[in-house]
Amino acid sequence: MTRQLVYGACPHDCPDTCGVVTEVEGGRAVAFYAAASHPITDNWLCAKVRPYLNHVYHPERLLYPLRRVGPKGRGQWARITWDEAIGEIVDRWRQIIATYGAEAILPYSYSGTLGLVQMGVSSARLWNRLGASQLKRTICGAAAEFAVEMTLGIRQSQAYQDVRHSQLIIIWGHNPATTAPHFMPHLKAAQRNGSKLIVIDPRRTKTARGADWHIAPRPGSDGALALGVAHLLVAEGWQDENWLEQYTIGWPELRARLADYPPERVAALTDLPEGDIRELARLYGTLRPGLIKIADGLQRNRRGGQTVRAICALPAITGQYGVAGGGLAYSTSGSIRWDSEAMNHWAECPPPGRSVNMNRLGAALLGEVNDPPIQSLFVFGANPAASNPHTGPILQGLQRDDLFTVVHELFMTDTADYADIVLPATSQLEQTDLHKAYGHTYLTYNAPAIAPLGEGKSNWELMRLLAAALGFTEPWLQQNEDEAIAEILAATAAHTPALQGITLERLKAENTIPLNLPASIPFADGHFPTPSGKVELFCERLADLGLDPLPGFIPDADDDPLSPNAQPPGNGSFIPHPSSFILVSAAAHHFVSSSLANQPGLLRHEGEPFVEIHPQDAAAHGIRSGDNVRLENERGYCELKAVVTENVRPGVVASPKGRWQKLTHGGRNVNWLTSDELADMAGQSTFHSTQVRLQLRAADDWELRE
Ligand SMILES: Nc1nc2c(c(=O)[nH]1)N[C@H]1C(S)=C(S)[C@@H](COP(=O)(O)OP(=O)(O)OC[C@H]3O[C@@H](n4cnc5c(=O)[nH]c(N)nc54)[C@H](O)[C@@H]3O)O[C@H]1N2
Ligand SMILES: Nc1nc2c(c(=O)[nH]1)N[C@H]1C(S)=C(S)[C@@H](COP(=O)(O)OP(=O)(O)OC[C@H]3O[C@@H](n4cnc5c(=O)[nH]c(N)nc54)[C@H](O)[C@@H]3O)O[C@H]1N2
Ligand code: SF4
Ligand SMILES: [Mo]
Repeated sequence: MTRQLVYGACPHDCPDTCGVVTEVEGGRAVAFYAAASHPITDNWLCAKVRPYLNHVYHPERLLYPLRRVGPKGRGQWARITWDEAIGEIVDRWRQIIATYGAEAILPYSYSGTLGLVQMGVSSARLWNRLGASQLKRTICGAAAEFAVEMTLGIRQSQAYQDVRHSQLIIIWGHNPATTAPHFMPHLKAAQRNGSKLIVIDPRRTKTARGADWHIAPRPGSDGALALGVAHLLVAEGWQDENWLEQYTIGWPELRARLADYPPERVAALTDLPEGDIRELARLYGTLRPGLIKIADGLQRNRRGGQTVRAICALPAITGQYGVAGGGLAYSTSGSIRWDSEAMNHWAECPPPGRSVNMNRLGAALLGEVNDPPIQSLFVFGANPAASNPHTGPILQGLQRDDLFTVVHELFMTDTADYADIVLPATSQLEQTDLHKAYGHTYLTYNAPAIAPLGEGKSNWELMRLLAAALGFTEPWLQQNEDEAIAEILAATAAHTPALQGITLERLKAENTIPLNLPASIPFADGHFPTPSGKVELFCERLADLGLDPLPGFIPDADDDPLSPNAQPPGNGSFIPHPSSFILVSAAAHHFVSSSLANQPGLLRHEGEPFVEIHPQDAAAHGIRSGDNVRLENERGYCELKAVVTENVRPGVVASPKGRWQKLTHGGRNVNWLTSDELADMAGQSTFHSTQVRLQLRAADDWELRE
């Protein structure tokens, strides 16, 4: 039999967006590997996606539409036809719209795939036309995106390989060894060439273990650390007054404020030795160029926006924006912006429905959002019952008898368990899409390699069926994937030089194409696309929103007002309660959020759900490695295996995100504990502003279930 090679893109929420190849024989995918032609992928895939065919051909793939026949959440289903499923959905929606209006329908999607069509277009067009509620997409990096745009005007980042120009590299609240694997060879090469690498993270991550220096501040205190560094830069005269004068606004105001952040105070706020803060400032002030690389874990706390604003100020203070090997690297996602009208077709839709913040899903379902109340939830490409903060109210909401829930999925996830209708989705090997990346600037086309398994349908095919059944006749609701891609490419190219000459035909032929970006590094021309054209250290637009126009740090009583530990800190220092810990639940090495976390091979690598505890804290609680511990707070509890290790700082416990509730011992993952409060900017999630208490469980308690 002949083998056919089909080129595609890894669809997962990962900045690397790799090029992949599927070998197909007799309609079946028989091999899957990295595309040698993709410059970032460089011929290797990460450990989690290498065994992708096990995911695609997982025996538990959903293959047919299902209707719930028992009580919600009990797992009793009957197979139905697609016609029956679509008919039932549309009937229910018509009733809901007649009584409550279309805003009573909430489409909920996020990061199952990052494709232009299967996520972008599929989350927009039908729902806009229907007048459904809009989803405020703030679970991941909203505060950083907003803070960077307010300060610098655009999200742009140097290429991974440009790190070779850096004398100093500060990886700040980011763990690329796990979350951006293809950055690592460049980072290692820079280190071999003599660059100094500092990692700032409350955990000694895989990335931190390879650093020259690991600094472990108290979570959520990085804004104070950045302002403390800025204070010392000025005290030592390491600032670049000429650059500040020419390219920033608000330096005199910020400079005045820096007086509030002397190293003694910053040491108390961050729980770091004063000498370390001085040494960090000295290295950043003197080793140039120095690159600061941030990602999103850093800002998933109450001060996320201000944290990023304070960090953004450092390259300005040292005049390092626009310098090869200097500046700030966050995300390349601003390098092109898809044409909004081609994506959304707003001109032909009713005015946008009200916006529901995804971080408040549980509260929203339980009545925080009313007028109209949410009567139908349509989930695709997301698993909120496992991945969203504060699981309790989400599951309570999903059990509402009057809520009509549809889940479109590849697997019977924790969320799908609570659906009224479950619809089978295709995997990336079974669908067409186009991918841009947030870690680099290549576009990659994904051609379908195999036919859908069972009766699976792609997101966009489902949207087209629903649109037709709802009686919408607009042609942009019936385009096939390629037509949608071509329309958006053409509309975007009309105002985006980076896209000129990039057509669907070329993408199909070449698979991966670089955007036409100037060879220079971001901001090399000294222009920042803010209203003032400068770096906005002082930002009028923030003031207009009632926010602090300058970077700052507000110490609050505690990182969690619900905690028994909440007490006014006086000088702003943190007084740890002897049994209260900050829970950090960062990315798991072998999963992507909860995606892939049902793969037996990957579950074996990741091991049992665990929590890392510093030896000092473990000793104080009589906890040893292997013990069963219960983490609890006002929101709930979760049971995990203790791993006693110096890989977390004292006062912090760490347990990776991504576990499926039903694949844990007690049926609960860490999101039973996490905060669903919103951060200081952009409605950002605050997963890491979570306080927990620890309790040792007797070995035989493991089986005790409430
Ligand atoms: N293997 C794998 N890769 C992934 C993902 C995954 O789940 N698994 N998720 C993907 C997604 S959705 C995203 S958004 C990206 C995220 O990419 P990253 O931001 O790199 O990932 P995180 O692990 O969320 O956070 C990075 C680090 O921030 C640290 N951190 C948490 N709070 C603080 C703090 O207050 N200060 C400091 N200095 N550090 C802090 C955590 O300990 C963690 O090591 O990764 C993507 N890639
Ligand atoms: N505790 C804690 N929790 C976190 C975080 C944290 O730092 N700590 N980080 C948060 C972050 S950064 C993010 S981005 C969110 C991610 O949260 P989500 O966006 O909910 O991502 P996943 O949990 O991976 O769920 C994606 C689902 O989409 C399905 N899927 C994949 N492809 C397709 C497709 O083509 N069609 C359809 N219909 N379905 C598909 C997958 O099977 C999977 O079940 O998690 C957040 N959760
Ligand atoms: S998850 Fe990231 S590193 Fe792994 S294959 Fe996909 S894009 Fe590449
Ligand atoms: Mo994310």
